Amino acid sequence: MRICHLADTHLGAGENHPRKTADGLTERQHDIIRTFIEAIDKIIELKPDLCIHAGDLFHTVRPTNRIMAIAAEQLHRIAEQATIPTLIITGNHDAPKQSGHGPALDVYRTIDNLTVVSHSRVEQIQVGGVMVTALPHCLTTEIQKAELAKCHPDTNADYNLLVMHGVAAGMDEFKMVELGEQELPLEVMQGYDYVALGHFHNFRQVAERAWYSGSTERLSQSEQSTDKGFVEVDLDEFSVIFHEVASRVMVDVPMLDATGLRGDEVLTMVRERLNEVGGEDKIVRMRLANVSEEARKTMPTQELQELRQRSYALDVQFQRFEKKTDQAATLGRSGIGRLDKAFLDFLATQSLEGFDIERLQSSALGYLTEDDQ
Ligand SMILES: [Mn+2]
Repeated sequence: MRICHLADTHLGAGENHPRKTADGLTERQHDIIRTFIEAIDKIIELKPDLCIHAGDLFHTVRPTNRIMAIAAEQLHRIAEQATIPTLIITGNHDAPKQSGHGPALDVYRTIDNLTVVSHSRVEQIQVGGVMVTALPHCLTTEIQKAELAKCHPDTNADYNLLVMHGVAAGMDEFKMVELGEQELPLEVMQGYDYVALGHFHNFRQVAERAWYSGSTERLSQSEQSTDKGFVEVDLDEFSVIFHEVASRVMVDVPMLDATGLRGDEVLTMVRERLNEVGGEDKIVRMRLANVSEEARKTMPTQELQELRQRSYALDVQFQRFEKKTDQAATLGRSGIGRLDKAFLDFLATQSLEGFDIERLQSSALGYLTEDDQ
């Protein structure tokens, strides 16, 4: 009995990438679509008894028609044409925030051999010879808590599988559960032959029989050094094999020091580093500390713009001071001005009884000073 497990394909993400293609999608959106299709191709080749998608097929609640059509074609290929029983749940990105909207995934319920679990309710379904307990992203944490309590393996089944989307309790990467995320207690995962998790974008084991497959494309700088793909699990002799797909290379240049440099010298530094890492086909993040007001004012912006256009995706961040770990140093970061400070001031005016104020503050600063997760 073999299953394939993928998750977090985030179709539709990358729409802000500057390069548009003839069909109106950006090159970055095509990256994300390409790796998803590569994963589907490979799974079809492996022909498992069951394929699981553990949530966030789409990047947004309302994907565009074009993105929905692309997803339809691939789900149809794997489930109906290749006759691989496939099950998919909603994640926090593609589950509706209001029940009236309904999940986009529901459109695919008519595809043969495809099971969609999407309505804030846990379902236990026999699929491909395996008893699958599937918990989609829930509308509220209260609902999720009640549904988690209903997750139990079926003792009569040959194999039990659990599928969930959220933050596995105790993971270092998620020191705090953020808005829209749901925490998954490890106790719930006990007694299953395999737990297929979605949400964390890197391939990772979190309990004896529980794994995140990771996303099929690198979606934030915290994923730059990890391989992307999907997981093949043999339930009989129990083995977990990671299959890689060819995702876009991401480079995070170590923090550069611009102390004493003029604007044109800062630009030269950016150009040289970009040439070194080969920016024309990679996603590059470059942060420069100690960029003076003077350097900022005299920066040849036209040339910087040209560098951006020549690169595949270049994110240059100029910081007035070297970033320190204390909160004060994160205030005044360029680009967002003093939005972080303004938010802290705003928080101070609110009555926040029952909230963990410190956690709220550090969480907000996290959002305002780091990139998207
Ligand atoms: Mn997610």
